[in-house]
Amino acid sequence: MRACCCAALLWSTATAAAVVEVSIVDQGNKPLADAVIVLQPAAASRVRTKAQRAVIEQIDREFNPFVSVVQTGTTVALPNRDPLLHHVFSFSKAKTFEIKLYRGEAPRDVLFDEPGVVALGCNIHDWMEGYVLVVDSPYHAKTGSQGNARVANLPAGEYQVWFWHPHQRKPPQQQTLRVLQNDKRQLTTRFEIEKRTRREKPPLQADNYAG
Ligand SMILES: [Cu+2]
Repeated sequence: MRACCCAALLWSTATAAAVVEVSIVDQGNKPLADAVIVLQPAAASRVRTKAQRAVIEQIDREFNPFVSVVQTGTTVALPNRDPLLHHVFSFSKAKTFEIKLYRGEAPRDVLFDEPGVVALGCNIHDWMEGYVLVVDSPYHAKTGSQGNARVANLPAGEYQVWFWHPHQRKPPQQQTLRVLQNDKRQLTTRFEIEKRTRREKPPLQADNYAG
């Protein structure tokens, strides 16, 4: 079944710095969570910021958050909050790693030093999936349950704007936006992505706690 997603992009700048507010819905016109907007500065190859650290927990046999968007150079902690073992791995080109069976804090953080999509999985629980979108820009945001996201404090300049969702089937549409000092424009745009159904988590069984 073909699915699509539409976004209304509201572009406004009250002062020299701009703000982008985005609303994303799915093919049923329902708000779409876990979609990402990235504004890539056209001028700089990479925007350097100080080292950052993010956390992706394993809770109730799921990755939480389901989607993380981080800037290149971010380290991520992967604590297991469940009373059972997880075995977290990625085969993704942007980051390949494996942390074998553990509970509690992971034995090490993982450095995400290349841009791209990193798909997380668990060797024990096939349905577990999580994603890290690694980007070369500090200007990014992820939609919440209402399908809204906001990027603030954008300096004037030119940006490549693109969107991403882990279940899309088409590459994100991009557009170029130029922001001037004291720019008060409003821009609305629409786009389509495709969405697939997530794998279902089976009921918790007593033997899930084995090991
Ligand atoms: Cu697991």
